[in-house]
Amino acid sequence: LRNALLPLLLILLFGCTDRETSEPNSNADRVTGGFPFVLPDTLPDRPLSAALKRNYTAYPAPRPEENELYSQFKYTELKGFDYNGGDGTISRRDPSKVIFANGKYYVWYTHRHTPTPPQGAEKSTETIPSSDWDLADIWYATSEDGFTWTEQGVAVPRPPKPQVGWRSVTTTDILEWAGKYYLYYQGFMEASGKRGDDCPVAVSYADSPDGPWTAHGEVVIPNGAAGEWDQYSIHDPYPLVHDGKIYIYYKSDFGGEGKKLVRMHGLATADDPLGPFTKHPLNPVLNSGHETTLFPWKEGIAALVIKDGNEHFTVQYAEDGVNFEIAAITDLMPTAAGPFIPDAFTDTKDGRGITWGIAHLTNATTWAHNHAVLLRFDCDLSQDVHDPDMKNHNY
Ligand code: AAL
Repeated sequence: LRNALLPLLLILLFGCTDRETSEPNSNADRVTGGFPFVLPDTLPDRPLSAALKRNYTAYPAPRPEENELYSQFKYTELKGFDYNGGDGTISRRDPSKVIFANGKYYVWYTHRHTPTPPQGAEKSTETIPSSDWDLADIWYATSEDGFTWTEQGVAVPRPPKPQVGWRSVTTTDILEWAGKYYLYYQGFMEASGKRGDDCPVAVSYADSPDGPWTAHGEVVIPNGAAGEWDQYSIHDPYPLVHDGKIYIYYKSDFGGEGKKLVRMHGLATADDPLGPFTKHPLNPVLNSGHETTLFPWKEGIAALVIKDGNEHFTVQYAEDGVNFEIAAITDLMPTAAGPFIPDAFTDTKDGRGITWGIAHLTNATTWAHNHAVLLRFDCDLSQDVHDPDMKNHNY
């Protein structure tokens, strides 16, 4: 009797039996968290292959064009930047995110103007650059439409030796916090290629995006301790405001003498823009990607994961900004993208997404590259537009 009563009691209490919840198509077979997945009733009532099950459980929508975090990307040449005929003596790369202030758009970037193109570490001198980002300063430009830009000149020059960044200041990104502006950047103390790339993050601040910028003069995100994944470099600092704090995502790479780089992203948070920054205990939080490009999305954070790693060319989402899941797979993603993110610093709980920004392209001469150019990308990773295949973006 006891054997017969127990299942009956379970049905009364939970409305189902074990057998029912383990049906092959049940939602109990969801493989991941983060999205509100439901297997459709139209799926056949028989076991599903791993690929089919994944299509309904691992992505926000079963068709990419219905997935708000899927987009193609289109590109447009920018007007207003001179490259000396492309002879490699002028380079612009690694743009910040774009902000709108004083009635115009602003972007900051690595600017190199040297007597020769990069010559590699061996031949580099006080004036000859080793790599495209050696002997660079941080410049900025403004625009009314995002296509034609007016270069405004230097924002953060490299300081005199031996201050942080004396060899090169590069790869900057902008934060607006309590009415002030902060530029975070890589501070090189040696030429790139001579382990100068093992650099930490420095910061300068200003009351206006037009400056003048004051260098804080101290490292704000230091390299990890010996043996840590980020011991050799803290690159591509990328600030957002989330959960009342400053979230800076960054790239490091398990690098080191003779090691193959495996690039991943970490997170450091702070209550004050000048620190102290606390590195997240679960770092690295993204297992792939190269330069950092993230934006507030709904309650959490979305990331463009470009170029390197098993999960390259994906868009990922983490409701907590830490535990990222693949939301979409795409291609031709913008390199080193700096999107225009209207709600980057508003601590939104409903991030609206992005539709355009500035990225860079490098040419294929040597590892050091001749020079890079800035260009505009357009996409639909937005809650407010629905044009993921970019049919209406015929620029
Ligand atoms: C990039 C970035 C960082 C690296 C170098 C310049 O695109 O990841 O900035 O240090 O390459």
